[in-house]
Amino acid sequence: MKAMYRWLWAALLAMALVATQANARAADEDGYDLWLRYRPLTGAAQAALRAHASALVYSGQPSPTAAAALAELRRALAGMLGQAPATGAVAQDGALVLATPASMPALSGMDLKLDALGAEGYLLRSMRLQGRRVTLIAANTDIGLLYGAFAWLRAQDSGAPLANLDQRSAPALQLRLLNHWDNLDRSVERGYAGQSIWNWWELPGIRARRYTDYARANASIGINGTVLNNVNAAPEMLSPAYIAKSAALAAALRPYGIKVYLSVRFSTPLELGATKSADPLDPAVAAWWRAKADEIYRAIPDFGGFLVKANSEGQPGPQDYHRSHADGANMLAAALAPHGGVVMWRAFVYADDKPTDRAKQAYDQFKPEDGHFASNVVVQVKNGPIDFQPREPVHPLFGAMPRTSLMMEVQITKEYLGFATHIAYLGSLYEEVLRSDTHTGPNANDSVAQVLAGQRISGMAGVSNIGSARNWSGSHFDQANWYAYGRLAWDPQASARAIAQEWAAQTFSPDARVAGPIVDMLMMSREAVVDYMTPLGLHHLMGTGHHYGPAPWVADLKRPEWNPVYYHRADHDGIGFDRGASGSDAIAQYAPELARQYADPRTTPEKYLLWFHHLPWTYRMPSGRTLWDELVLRYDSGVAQTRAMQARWSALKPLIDAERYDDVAARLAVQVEEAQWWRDASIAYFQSKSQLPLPPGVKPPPLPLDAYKARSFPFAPGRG
Ligand code: GCV
Repeated sequence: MKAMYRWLWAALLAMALVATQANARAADEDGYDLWLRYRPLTGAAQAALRAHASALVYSGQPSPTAAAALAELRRALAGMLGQAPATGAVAQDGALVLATPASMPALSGMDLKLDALGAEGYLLRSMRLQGRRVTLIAANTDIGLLYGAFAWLRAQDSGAPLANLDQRSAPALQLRLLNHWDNLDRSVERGYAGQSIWNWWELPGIRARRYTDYARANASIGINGTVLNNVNAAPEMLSPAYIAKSAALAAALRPYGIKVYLSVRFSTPLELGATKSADPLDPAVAAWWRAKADEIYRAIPDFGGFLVKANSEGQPGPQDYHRSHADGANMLAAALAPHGGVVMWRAFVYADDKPTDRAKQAYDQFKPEDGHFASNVVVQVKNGPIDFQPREPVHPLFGAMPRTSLMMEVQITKEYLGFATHIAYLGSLYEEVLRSDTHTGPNANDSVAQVLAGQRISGMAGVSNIGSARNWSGSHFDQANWYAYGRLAWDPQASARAIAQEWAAQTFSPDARVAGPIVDMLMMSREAVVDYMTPLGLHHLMGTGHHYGPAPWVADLKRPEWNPVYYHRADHDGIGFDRGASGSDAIAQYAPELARQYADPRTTPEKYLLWFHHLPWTYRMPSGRTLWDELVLRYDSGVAQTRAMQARWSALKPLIDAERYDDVAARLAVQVEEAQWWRDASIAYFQSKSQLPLPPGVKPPPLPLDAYKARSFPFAPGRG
C-alpha cells in the first residue's frame, strides 16, 4: 500500500513539474509577426524602455510615411509597455523625437551632419533638446525617419543601451529590391510558402491588410522596391486591368518607401496583338512601349521600372530579331527615361545552340556589350555563373563591365537548398559572395560589395521567399533569410553573424540562452547543406525540374546543361569540371590574379576545387586524404552538422513557444532524414564510378543505387 502511495505521489509530482514547465513556456506564436513582435516586457527591461520612450514627439502634420513611423513606434511601445505613449510636439524628458529639417527647422543648425545621410539615411542620438534629455531620430526625409524608427526598435530589441545611442546609417546601394516570381494564377515559381501573397483576382477592389504588413516588414530592413511578378512574365501583366491591380498594390506600399516594378515579357506588344513584331528597332514597337510606359506612370506616378528576362530559357528577346541585349534594353529604357524609370536587364542567359560551358555564356554575351547600355539600364547578374547553387564562385561579370551599371541578384527562396524544409541560413552565403575579392580594380581589394556600391545605378535583388503562408516564408527559420537579405542590401559589408544575432533576438528572444544556440544553428546551417548536397565545388546535382533531392545520375535530358552529369563529369578516373585552359577555360573570364589562383588545383580554394578542376579520385588533398576519401567524409560531415543543429534545437524546447518549437523540430527531423538521403545516394552513385572502397569506419549506403534512382516526386512544389 505504502509503495502505491509513493508511486502516486511521485506521479503527481512529475505531472506538476511538467505542468509548471509547460506554463513557463511562452505563449504560442504562428510567426505572422516576424521580427516585429513587440511582446510585453516586464521588470527592469520595461522600466528601461519606459525611461527612453515616455512620449513621441513630432511637429506638424505628418506625411503618410512619417505617420507610418509614428504608428510603428506607437504599436511597438503599446505592445511592449502595455500602453501607447503620449504624442505631442514639445520635447520632454525621455521623449523620442522624430524630426527632419522640414518638420523641425532648428535641426539644420545643430551640426548633425545630416547631409551625409542622403535621402534615406537616419541618425539616432541620445542628446539634450530644448533642455530635455531625449532620443533624437533624425533624417533628411520621412522615409529616413521610418528607417530610423525601425533602427531604434531594433536597437531596443537587441538590448542596446538606449541611454547612449549614437548611430548613423545610410544605405550603400540605391536599389534594394525583392523579385517575386509570382504568376497571375497565384502560383509561385520556386516558391515554397504557399500561394502568391498577391491576390490578383481580388485586386484592385480588395486590398488585404497583409500588403501593409508586408510593407512594414520590408521597410524595417530597408527594402525599397518590389518586382511584383515572375521574370517568366505573362503579357497580360501590362493590360489595363493588371496595371490597375499593380496600382492598388503600389498605393499600399508607397507610405513605406517601397516602389513597384514589373517584369515584362519582351514580346508583349506582339502577343497582345498590338504590333506585328517585337523587334526593338521597329518604330511601331518602340512607340507601343512608350505609350505603355506613359499609361503605367499615369496609374503609378512613382513606378520603378521594368525587369526583363530575355533570350534565356525560352523567353523571347531582341536576339530573336538579330539585335543585341543593349538594343532591347535601350528601347525599353527610352520609354521609361522621361519618367525616371530604370530597366533591369538580366544577364542570366544560356542557350541550347551554344555548345560552350554554361558558366561562360553570360560573360561571353555581355562583356562585349559593355558601354552600349543606356544610362537608366542596369544589368542584373546572379551571384554565381550557374544558378543559385549552395555554393558558387562569384560571377566573372562583377567588375568586368566598368562602363555599365551592374546589380546583383541572389535567391532568398531556397530552390536548390532544401526548399522551406531545410534550415540553410543564406546570410552566410550572401556574406561570402559580397566579401569575395574580384581583383578587378586598381585597389588590392575590390570585393563584390565594393564593386556593387560603386555602380552608377547600384543595387541588389533578392528572389523572394514570401507567400501566403501564415508565417510568410513557409518555415520560421526562412524568415531569417529575408531579414538577412534586406540588412545586407542596406549594408553589404555587414556581418552575417551579427545579423543572425539581431534576427534571433527579435524573432525569438534576446536571452543569450535562446539567441546563442539559434545563432550557432544558423551559422552552421549553410555549410552543412553544402557538405551533404554538393561538397568541394560540386554543383547542380539536384532532381530534374523541381530540383528536390539528389539525382547526380541524370544523363538523358534534351539539353546537356540540364543534366547533372554535365556538371560533375565523374567517371572511373576522377571527378569535376575542368574549367582551365585544357577544359572550357571559364577561368580566363576572371581577373588575372584570380585566374592564376584558380588555374592550379593547389591554389584553388578547396570549396571550389571540383568547380574548376577534374581530378583523379586519388588526388591528394591538403588534409593528406585522397579526393575520394575527402568527398565521402564531407558527406558524413554534412549529416553530422545537421544532427548537431537538431540537438541544439531540442535543448531549446523549454525556452521556445510550443507552436514554433514543434514546427522547427518537425522540419529538422525531415532535414536530418534528407541529409542522410543526399549522402547515401551521392556516395552510392559516385562509388559506382570510382569503384573505390569507403574509408575505414564509414557506413555504406543502406540501399542499392537503383533504389535511390527510382524515387520520383511528380508533385514537388515550386515549378510555377
Ligand atoms: C524564373 C532557374 C530556375 C527557374 C528560373 C530561372 C531564372 O533556372 O530554375 O525557375 O526562372 O532560374 O532565374 O530565370
